[in-house]
Amino acid sequence: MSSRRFEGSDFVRACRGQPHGRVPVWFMRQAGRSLPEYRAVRGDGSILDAIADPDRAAEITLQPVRRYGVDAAILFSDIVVPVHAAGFGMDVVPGTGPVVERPFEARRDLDRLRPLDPGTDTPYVIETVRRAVDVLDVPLIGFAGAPFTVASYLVEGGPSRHHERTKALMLGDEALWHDLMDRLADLAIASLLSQVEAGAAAVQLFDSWAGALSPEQYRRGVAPHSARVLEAVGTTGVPRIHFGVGTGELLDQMGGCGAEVVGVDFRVPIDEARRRVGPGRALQGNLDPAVVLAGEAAACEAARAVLAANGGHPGFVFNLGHGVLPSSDPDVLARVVQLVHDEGDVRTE
Ligand code: 1CP
Repeated sequence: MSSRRFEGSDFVRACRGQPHGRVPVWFMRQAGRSLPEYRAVRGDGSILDAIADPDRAAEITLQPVRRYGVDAAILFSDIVVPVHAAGFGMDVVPGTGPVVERPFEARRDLDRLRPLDPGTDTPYVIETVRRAVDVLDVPLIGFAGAPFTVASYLVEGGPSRHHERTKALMLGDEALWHDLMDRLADLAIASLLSQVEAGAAAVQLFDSWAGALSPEQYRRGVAPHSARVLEAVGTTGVPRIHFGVGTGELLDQMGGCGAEVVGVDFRVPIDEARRRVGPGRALQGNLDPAVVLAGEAAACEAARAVLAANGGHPGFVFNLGHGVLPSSDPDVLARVVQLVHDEGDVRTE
């Protein structure tokens, strides 16, 4: 199976905490807005059109691997693709992000979230994965949005700062909330399984906005659903990464959701995150993406601090603490990759 082709890579071995050569590095949102070659092929209009075109989407997936020499590619897609393909009525507006015409309000809206059949609903995602994997010499990471983060877009109707309607639904109508989360977990599972089947060598579950929740809210309303997604994908045997932003107080619970790797944002140093997550899990992170804007010297100093906080632990994948910011200088990111490869050390004992 092609998803097994990269079992011996530094990236997959680091995800499993196994000995390997050098510290692997990739960047969340590495494909995209900061790259001139991306802007050249992206085209106008909704990003959903570019995603639905495997020629363009596969090319965009490869661009950061060529440019930076990162140790993994991430599929060019978006976390709202499955709900869009299932017909919920959603677009991604340039400069804004995902926008929903009729937000999720009541039980009747569950009917607008039918199950996903990836072969007929998102054949372009499968085709993009195949084409990219065919030519890549590093593992491809497939991904999905975690149920909570996708729910936030459906309920709020678009990007949100405080996710207040979403939390009101979660806390005010628990039965409906769990039914919504069940549907979204099924969509994520179907999408992730189709990506692994097509050749993705690892998956990442993005729960970007989970940091809006208290530990108790996360435990009751979210963790069981994310755990179900991760468990279902576990049957494929590929490493699973579970990431959120502002999740310092949730890291112990995230470590218990089943993923091999827990993504850490820039607010919690890696050594402290390791204490919170507990043993037997690898970590991914956590250079502040804003430090890249401060220039090469500042970015290198901060990258060295991340490596020092990891202390050579073999269960570590270097990344940013959140996505690449659009105004980032690609040369600074390339320098960070080189530094991690040259100076990162991996303990063997
Ligand atoms: O060209 C464009 O329209 C620019 C913006 C853009 C891009 C490049 C959007 C709209 N989506 C994407 C692609 C994308 N989205 C990738 C592809 C791989 C890569 O860029 O390397 C990935 C992994 C995502 C995942 C995604 N989309 C997340 C999770 C990661 C994160 O950054 O937290 C989220 C929250 C989204 C929603 C989304 N899509 C687009 C935007 C601008 C947003 C965020 C809006 C918000 O602030 O709520």
